[in-house]
Amino acid sequence: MFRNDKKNNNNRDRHYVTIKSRLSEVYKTPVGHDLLCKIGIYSGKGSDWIKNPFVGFLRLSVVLSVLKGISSDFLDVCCKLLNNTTAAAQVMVHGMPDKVGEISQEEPEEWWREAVFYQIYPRSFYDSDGDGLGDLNGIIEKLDYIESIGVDCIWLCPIYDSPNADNGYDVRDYEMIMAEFGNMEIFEKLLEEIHKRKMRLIVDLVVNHTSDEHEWFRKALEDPDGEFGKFYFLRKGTDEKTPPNNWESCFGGSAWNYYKEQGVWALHVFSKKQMDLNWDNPKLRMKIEDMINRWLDKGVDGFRLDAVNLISKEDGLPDGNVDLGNFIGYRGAEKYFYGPHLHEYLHEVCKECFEKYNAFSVGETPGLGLEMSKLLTNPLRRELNMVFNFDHLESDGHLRFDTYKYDLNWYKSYIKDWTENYSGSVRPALYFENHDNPRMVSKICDDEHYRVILCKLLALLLLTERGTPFIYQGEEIGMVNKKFKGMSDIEDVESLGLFEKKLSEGMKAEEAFKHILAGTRDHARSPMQWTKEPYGGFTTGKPWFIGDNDYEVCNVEDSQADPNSVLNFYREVIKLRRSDRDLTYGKMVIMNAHIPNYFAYTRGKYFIECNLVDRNIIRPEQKVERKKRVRLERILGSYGDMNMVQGLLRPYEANLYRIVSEE
Ligand code: ISL
Repeated sequence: MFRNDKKNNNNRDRHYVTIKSRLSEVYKTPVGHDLLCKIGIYSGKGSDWIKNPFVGFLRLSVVLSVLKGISSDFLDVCCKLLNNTTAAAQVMVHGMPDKVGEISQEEPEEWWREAVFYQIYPRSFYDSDGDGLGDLNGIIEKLDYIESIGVDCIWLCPIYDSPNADNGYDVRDYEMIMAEFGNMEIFEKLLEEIHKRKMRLIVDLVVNHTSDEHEWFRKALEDPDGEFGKFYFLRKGTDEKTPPNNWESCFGGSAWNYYKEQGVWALHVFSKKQMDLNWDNPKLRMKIEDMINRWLDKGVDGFRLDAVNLISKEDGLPDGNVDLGNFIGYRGAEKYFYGPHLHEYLHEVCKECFEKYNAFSVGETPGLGLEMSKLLTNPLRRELNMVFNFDHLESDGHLRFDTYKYDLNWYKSYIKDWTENYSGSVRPALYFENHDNPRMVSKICDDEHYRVILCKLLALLLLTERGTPFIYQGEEIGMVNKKFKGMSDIEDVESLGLFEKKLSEGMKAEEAFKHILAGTRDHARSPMQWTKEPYGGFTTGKPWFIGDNDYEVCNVEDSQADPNSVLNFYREVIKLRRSDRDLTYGKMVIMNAHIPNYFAYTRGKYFIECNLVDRNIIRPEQKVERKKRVRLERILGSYGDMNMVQGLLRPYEANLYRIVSEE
């Protein structure tokens, strides 16, 4: 009835949604599909709730009448969003109005489909000069280590000159290296050394906003009506107490900052030192494109585009819907998270920059779902190569700052959706961790006893599912969340803002800290653990940020020496992946999907099976095992030993087998 109905799919882009539309019709528009799935996820009903025919038959107006506390303009806002974004997507289908998202050809062979990526958060990677901050020379010193993992491409978080209000995601100068990290000469050496080792480098591109200390913004304030004033969203507002609209920053507080001297307000969706750029201005776009091309001239191989789905804001910057704001935690997002010109601007950057250099692009797209991802990455549309989807990061009904146990069955259903509904179109950017999230292993199970086994299970999934894997520094040795004791241990601007917000809402400090502890980005930003030495051998000085003493039990040096370490498991699986294309391009077929706590699939001649919980489960016999001339040969698994327990899978046991024919 829904996604698999070709006729309906082809008509998806022609739908006009009104308050009288049935939910099944809403579901047929790309944005409607993704929003309804998200509502299902956040309300704990799962992403499939809408497939229930009774639910699908309901009209939006009926939903309105049963949802208490939702104002009538909420659904109007949703309808408008659906219709605008559907129309915007359609505009950019370069002469192919009926092919909004579908592509059915085999995946072409391209390096980034085969690559394993490794993400570095430079500030916390390795300090070569004892000032307590990681730096570019530190990365150069560790390149042999990175190469030894078997990865193909490094993604470097921002290394540009920055006042560090958000650790480099507030760029002061796109063409200078942050002095604490090194200089352009060292960057060029780093690039050369990476290329020498036959690896590639992509850099973070933060172009939704700049620092308020960027020259453009300073000039904008000097002359708000001049050329640079039009690079940002500067508005007079009614007075100095009333911002131009009701949008809130996702880091807390109003999304507007008032500049008394100039009598103007400036928009910042993130912190008040990260000023949103006005992409509607072609001069600004040209400046950005020129800057991108200069990095490409230098030889970088591509970009991770930070928060890139936020670059197009709705004309007139209208107020955000209050109910929706309460639902997602801050107001206004619906006016820019999938804005009217997003596709158009991305297509322009692709044409003017990426395509000219055959450069790779992966967009970070918070809030978008799979249908929207499909539109952004369809090669026929020429926008982005891949996007980072967020839907798997928290299991059903939970948010990052909730204290709860992540259920891997949720992850299984997410991958099942990709596999069954999107394998002909979107190539997933697979990841469990990055610098914005706590460590995945800690979210699932904090029992030290299962740490190594569970990390290996996650590694096996990451490296054998269909998609391009991204490993985050420290994940490959099994780093876990930090034992922060109080707010004085916390560094991150987002956590600090949220803590204040919770206090202002009347929450007790102790309770608010619990909240922060569950979701703070600092868990992933603590220094990389290299050795048993003080501060994990990250620095000879005092680190910019102290995590805890976990390096005594988990560090690179010991992991290298231990054949059963998480690190050596990563190496082993990557080696296998590199040696056999089945693990890159092979079809992924999920088996026995109906059995809870059990996740199994084939990739070409390989069979992978996992126990998703911390207790034994019955191992279902596979069909191939009943055939006479075929057997499963176990190659590697999360339990170092090969002593499988007959008929059972031990807690978090994950195995990879070769399907061997004996004819
Ligand atoms: O962590 C989040 C806020 O709760 C995410 O929504 C995050 O802000 C969003 O994914 C955008 O992240 C990127 O841009 C931010 C920066 O702080 C993040 O580190 C970066 O990954 C602003 O540049």
